[in-house]
Amino acid sequence: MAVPFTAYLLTAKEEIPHLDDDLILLLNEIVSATKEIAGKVRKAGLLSILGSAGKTNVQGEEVQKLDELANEILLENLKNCGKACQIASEEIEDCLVVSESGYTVAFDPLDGSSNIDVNVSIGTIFSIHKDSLMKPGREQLAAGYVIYGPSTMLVMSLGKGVVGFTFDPESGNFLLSHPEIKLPEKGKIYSINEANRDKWTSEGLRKFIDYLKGEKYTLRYVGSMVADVHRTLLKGGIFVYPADKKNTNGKLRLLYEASPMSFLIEQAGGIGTTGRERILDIVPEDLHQRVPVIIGSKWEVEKCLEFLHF
Ligand code: P6P
Repeated sequence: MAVPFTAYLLTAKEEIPHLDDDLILLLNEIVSATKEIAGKVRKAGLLSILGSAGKTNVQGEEVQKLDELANEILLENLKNCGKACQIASEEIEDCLVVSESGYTVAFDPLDGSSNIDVNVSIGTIFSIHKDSLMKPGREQLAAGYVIYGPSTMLVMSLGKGVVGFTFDPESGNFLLSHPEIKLPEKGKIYSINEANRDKWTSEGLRKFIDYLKGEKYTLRYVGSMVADVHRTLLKGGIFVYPADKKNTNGKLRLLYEASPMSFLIEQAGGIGTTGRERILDIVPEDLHQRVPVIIGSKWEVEKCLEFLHF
């Protein structure tokens, strides 16, 4: 039988020095929360938890009932396990300070929630640091996401490559299904919301996208970062959410979207940049700060940078 998540962590301890029992407990709590979230997501239409919760979050975005539920489930698990000293959520304005030291967790409880009502893949993203979450992404001790798609998959890095687990409904476990995820050096897919083309602040970006079209690339854009990054991780290519006239620093948040996803992409052999600097080098200044995101295969990201700096 494929290796269950907890058994994988216990064997990984031998080659990952920072993977101690507290971090294992914390990761298990996060994964346990995502199993509960998956259960709600898959029955959403039957539980009258679709639709809007009738409020907007700190981002000014309409909160879906499932967003709120996912947020509550993660908060409950993290508070109860007692291993998180700071907790930050896309849905909460301030950081929850639980204790002076320990692990910090920043998460987007349900990313892509505008897709919930139309049954399109969504996901939970998490990022773990030690003692303070306002550190460069390069210092993450763990980062990952769970994608609620045709199958429920956990993709994670502890700083030594990227592994994938597929949820097995019969055993109720995440089982190791992708022991070593490596990003193809070059792909054939680009992923960007071209409806915003005229608003992009970079003319070089328009030229880059036109270049890819000339190279017969395919466009795939789900509108859920977890789904678009997951496809990029497995198939290669490039995902871009750039700065535009409306979102002058881009739309995606550093702490619980750009940073964990860049960590995974770079651990798998790709690059994550804002167009000016590596995302993993940014020292966070604000809990919900946004950054432009250009992540994917080395070849495409480096080609994009050529067009941006031309
Ligand atoms: P747009 C979902 O709302 C999200 O935060 C990300 O998951 C996704 O990549 C992006 O916004 C989509 O934004 O403007 O293309 O709809």
